[in-house]
Parts: sequence; C-alpha cells; structure tokens
Amino acid sequence: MKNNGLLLIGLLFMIVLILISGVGCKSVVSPLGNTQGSEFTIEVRDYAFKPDQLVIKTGDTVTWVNVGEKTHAAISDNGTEIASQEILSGASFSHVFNMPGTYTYHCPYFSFMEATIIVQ
Ligand SMILES: [Cu+2]
Repeated sequence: MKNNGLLLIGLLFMIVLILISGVGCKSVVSPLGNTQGSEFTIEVRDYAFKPDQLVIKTGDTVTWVNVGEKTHAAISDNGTEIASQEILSGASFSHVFNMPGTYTYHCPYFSFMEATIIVQ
C-alpha cells in the first residue's frame, strides 16, 4: 500500500507539470513589431450584408462569407477597392484594406444590398 501511495503522488506531480506547461503554451506573446492586421468577417445573407457598417484599420483583412442560398458579390460603388467575383453560396472572398477611406459597396445582383467599410 505504501508503494501505491508513492505512485499516486508521482502521478499527481506529473499531472501538475503537464498542466503548468499547458498554461505556459497558451500565454505565448506575439513577437514585437508584428504588423499583421486583424481579420473581420461579414456575413453575406439573402439579402443583406451583416454587419452593414464596419470600422477597421489599414492592413486589416475583411472576409465576406456567403451564408445565404443565392449568389452574391461585393462591388465598390465608386472605384475598384472592393471587387469580388461571384461569391457562391458557401463561398467567401477576402480583401486587405491598405488605404484609409470610406468604402461603400453593394451587391450587383440585388442592388438594395448596400454596406460600408470605414478604414481608419
Ligand atoms: Cu446579394
């Protein structure tokens, strides 16, 4: 019985070590000077962009995910900043915004689907 007790203490010690090392892994800090932007998702629904207004920073990535059944697209009202191809049901389109500005866009198939991205 004494040996079993030592074995139990040994096992507990190992479990504690594993837990401590696991917590250590989770607290890894991003390297300094990491300029990678944040990622945002816009749901493309039948028939609206959600959110229909999004404020981001330069270098951020926006991904439109078509969660509807219809085919949609995201096209700038003016200029060419946002110019997706067809976004089929279940498909997505990503774009990195590198210039500050207010970008209004719409869906060419359902023109009442309108939204805005503000890049600060
Ligand atoms: Cu649409």
